Amino acid sequence: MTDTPTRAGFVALIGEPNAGKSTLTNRMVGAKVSIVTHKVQTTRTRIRGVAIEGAAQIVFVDTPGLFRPRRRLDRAMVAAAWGGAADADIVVLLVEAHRGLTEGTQAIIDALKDRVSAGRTVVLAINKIDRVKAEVLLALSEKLNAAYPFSQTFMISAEKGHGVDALRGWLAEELPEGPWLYPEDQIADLPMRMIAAEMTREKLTLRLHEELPYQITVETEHWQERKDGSVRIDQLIYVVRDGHKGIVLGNKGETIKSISQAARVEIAEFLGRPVHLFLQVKVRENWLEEAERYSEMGLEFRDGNT
Ligand SMILES: Nc1nc2c(ncn2[C@@H]2O[C@H](COP(=O)(O)OP(=O)(O)OP(=O)(O)O)[C@@H](O)[C@H]2O)c(=O)[nH]1
Ligand SMILES: [Mg+2]
Repeated sequence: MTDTPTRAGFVALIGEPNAGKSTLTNRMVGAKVSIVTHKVQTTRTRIRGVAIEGAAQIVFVDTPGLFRPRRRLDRAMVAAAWGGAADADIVVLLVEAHRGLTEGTQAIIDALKDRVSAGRTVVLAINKIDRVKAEVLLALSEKLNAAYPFSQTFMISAEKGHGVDALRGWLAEELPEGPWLYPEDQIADLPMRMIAAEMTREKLTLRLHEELPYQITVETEHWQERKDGSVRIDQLIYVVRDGHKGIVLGNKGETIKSISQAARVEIAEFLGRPVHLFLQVKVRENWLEEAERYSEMGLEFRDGNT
């Protein structure tokens, strides 16, 4: 027994699309709980990943990137991100080192003052430091700290792991004393069927070009545990046009086959069991305007945010 009091709380990771929020979440948790691609707007909803640091349980809240929304889906994503920030004990703003203080980051800083109550701890994490020379970092840090009174600044590479332990250690110390919020072996709180759908969406996003990934959603329809210890998972891929269906299927079904294979391997690895994955592509012109699709994604569908 030690006398160290337990601590627990929520740390929201916010920033422009592609800043590395999901990469950092996964690194902190030590497992892939949130999907990552090189494309913007990958994450669509808040994803909680749990990390333990000494006597502290840090619940990282990965959020969709913040940008100027156009579509209903964009608006719901941005609302989910700000909601995550508003509810958190600590907010971490991620900024890409090689891009510096962009218009987008300035807009987030301006909005922070309204969206996050005064006195809340907001820290700056300059990410992707592996992409720049050390000399530029000090100047960038000064510029960003002149724009907002951050409680602390960290220089990190979420991908390579530089500076991540220091950030985690500092966050653990800052969280309020209190009992842990999740059982100690829990690393995420998305339902497994949603994590599995996300993994398939990651493979689709990596494989498809231009606007197509933004017009696709994936839902797990059936989840059947089999006696032999394996799982059968049936998922639906919604697209908006017949032409898109053809692209997703590919010549002789080759595209969907390789997507399915890649997703299956990852889901099986996560579950630690063999997986049989069945994908079906459905044309649904209006899915981006359907309330049910949003609740499946864990997003709020509001009338009026058309
Ligand atoms: N070089 C480098 N690349 C990184 C680093 N962290 C993340 N990336 C890459 O940046 C890209 C975006 O990473 P994500 O974690 O998906 O970014 P995100 O902020 O979650 O993006 P959205 O979900 O779209 O808002 C991926 O290609 C990552 O591999 C880093 O420290 N260094
Ligand atoms: Mg993300």
